[in-house]
Amino acid sequence: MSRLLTRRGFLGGSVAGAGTLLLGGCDRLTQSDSVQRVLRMAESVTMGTQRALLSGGALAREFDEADLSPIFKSNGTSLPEWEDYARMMATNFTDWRLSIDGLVRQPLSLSLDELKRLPSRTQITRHDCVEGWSAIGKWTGVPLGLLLQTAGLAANARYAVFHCADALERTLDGSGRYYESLDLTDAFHPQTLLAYGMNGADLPVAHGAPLRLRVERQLGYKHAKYLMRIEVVDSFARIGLGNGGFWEDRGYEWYAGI
Ligand SMILES: Nc1nc2c(c(=O)[nH]1)N[C@H]1C(S)=C(S)[C@@H](COP(=O)(O)O)O[C@H]1N2
Ligand SMILES: [Mo]
Repeated sequence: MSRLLTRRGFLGGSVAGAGTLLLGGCDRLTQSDSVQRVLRMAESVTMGTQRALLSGGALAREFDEADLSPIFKSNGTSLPEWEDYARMMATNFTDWRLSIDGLVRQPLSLSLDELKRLPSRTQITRHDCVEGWSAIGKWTGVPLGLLLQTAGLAANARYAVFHCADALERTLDGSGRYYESLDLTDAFHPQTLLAYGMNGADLPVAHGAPLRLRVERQLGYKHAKYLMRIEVVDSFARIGLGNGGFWEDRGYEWYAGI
């Protein structure tokens, strides 16, 4: 019982903290709106979320400006072929929206401008690709945990699945669409971002414009580019070929810890 109370106390604190962040990032929210949202968030917090918050674990190393790589390779897709993507690119992604849906209380649909007005984090980290190259870059974006808290996770939520705009090949599941997934521990890690900025500028198309995932304690293929949709699920068995990601469906590890 006392453990439960402690957990509730801890969560109360961090959820209220997120509410304050939201208030700071969007002055159109009235005090009572944000109180309502915080109450709703606290109500929907699950055991999984609690564990994620309590055992979020170590931070990936962060570097200085002087360490930035002069060249940061683009890998995998560098320009999605999908015609809808071409159309959105032509209008500077003003028509693009990110949806957050699935096992959430209140699905979200956010434009790039709306994302840019939310509280952000900037971090300089090293990207490690399984193919054997690394590069240090500076990333700016919205902490994923903040958005998931705002959407409100359902009691059975376990994973966030990231659906992308690009297809790499069409041989195995008929679509070849890139996707990835994280458990809630990594989704709520403070360095897990939905990044719209790279090295102080807008995220370039070659690196996943308008929005990509940064999940700094895992290998490069987990960092889904060209995000369109985040789907909260209890299992990824029925998505793609059922292994939690495009490369996982082709034999790579689902947990790609560095
Ligand atoms: N949508 C999408 N995301 C992706 C890929 C991809 O081909 N498509 N490639 C992955 C791999 S293997 C790596 S190493 C990084 C490369 O990111 P970069 O192009 O910014 O270097 O993106 C990852 N995310
Ligand atoms: Mo990679």
